[in-house]
Order: sequence, then C-alpha cells, then structure tokens
Amino acid sequence: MPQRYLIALGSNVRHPRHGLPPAVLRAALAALADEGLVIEAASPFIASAPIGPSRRRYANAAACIVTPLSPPALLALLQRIEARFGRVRRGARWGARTLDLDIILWSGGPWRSRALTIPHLAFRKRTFVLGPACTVASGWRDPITGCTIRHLYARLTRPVPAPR
Ligand code: A4P
Ligand code: MG
Repeated sequence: MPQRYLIALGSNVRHPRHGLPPAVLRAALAALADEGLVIEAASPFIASAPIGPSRRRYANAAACIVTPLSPPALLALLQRIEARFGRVRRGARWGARTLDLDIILWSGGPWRSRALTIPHLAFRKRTFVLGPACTVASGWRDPITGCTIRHLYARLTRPVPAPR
C-alpha cells in the first residue's frame, strides 16, 4: 500500500562532484526519484546555523514522498543513499556530514523499533526541519502532540511575551 513520508534533508559538507550543500540536496532528491520514490513536493532550500559541534552552516530542506516501502525499508534506502554520497560514520553524533536524510513523519502514525523512531524524536525543536516542512506539509498532524506542522513551527518561532 502506498505510504506518504515527510523526509528532512541536511548537508554541511561539499561533495567532490556535486559541489556545495544546496547542490548536494538537489542531487539527493534526484537520487530518491531514481530509486522510484515519488516526490510529491520539495521545499525551497534554506541555509541554517549549525546545531551541535559542527561549525559549518547547513543547507536544509524537506520533501513529501510516496512509496510502498515500510519504514525500515525506507530507512535502509536512505542510509544507502547517504553512504553513496560519501557520508562516513565516525561514531561522533552531529558531526559534519555530506548528507543526512531523516524520516520525520509517515502516514502510518507512530513507529518504534530499535533502529527507528517516527515521529523523529527531535523534530519539534528544530526550525531547520519545521520551516521547510511548513512549505510542503503545513497541515500534517504530529500523531503524538496532535499539533500541525504549522502550529509546531509557530510555537517555536513565536516571540516569547514579556513578563508583566
Ligand atoms: N534513527 C532513529 N529514528 C530515525 C528517523 N526517524 N530517521 C536512527 C532517521 N534515522 C533515525 O542517525 C543515527 C541513527 O538514528 C540511525 O542509524 C537510525 O537508525 P544518524 O543520522 O546516523 O546520526 P546523526 O545524524 O549523527 O545523529 P542524529 O541524532 O540523527 O542527528 P540528527 O538529529 O540527524 O542531527 N544543524 C542544522 N542547522 N541543520 C541540520 O540538518 N543536523 C544535525 C544532525 C545536527 N545539527 C544540524 C543539522
Ligand atoms: Mg540523521
């Protein structure tokens, strides 16, 4: 049965052939399409300041894709594509990477296994995920909080009212 997925893309290292991070994301979307995934919508690419130890700026984007693959099968495919783009897992979390592909939501609700948690555990706190996601999936509801992507993004970016 076809499923819909919200995928987050990130890159902060240039690729020897594709070039700078935005070009890496463009090539990654092409690679997803080559693998037979239907890309329903892809967000504009944004530049974002790094969260974590890496000092290079990221290019980030989000895409809605449709595929019959199960979550573990899609994760395996995304990891194959990351590896093909030269991502080296050195054991360091949040290090610089040529390409990072995360599953944020899927149409099947919550999923939890040893290797995979959907919704992605950190996405509600990340403007670099929610901003692009707003442009492709603003009405999609997080099955845990019941909030839409638009609402989660507004909650994160709304100025905090001054105390009276
Ligand atoms: N995993 C579990 N759930 C998921 C999921 N929903 N989607 C597991 C993808 N993977 C999931 O991820 C480690 C393991 O998480 C995977 O093997 C998979 O089984 P990883 O991508 O290999 O490792 P990582 O990326 O170094 O760690 P982590 O915690 O995934 O980091 P994030 O959350 O991907 O954050 N700043 C900006 N501005 N923009 C960014 O894109 N990205 C990161 C990385 C840090 N700072 C950033 C950005
Ligand atoms: Mg990741």
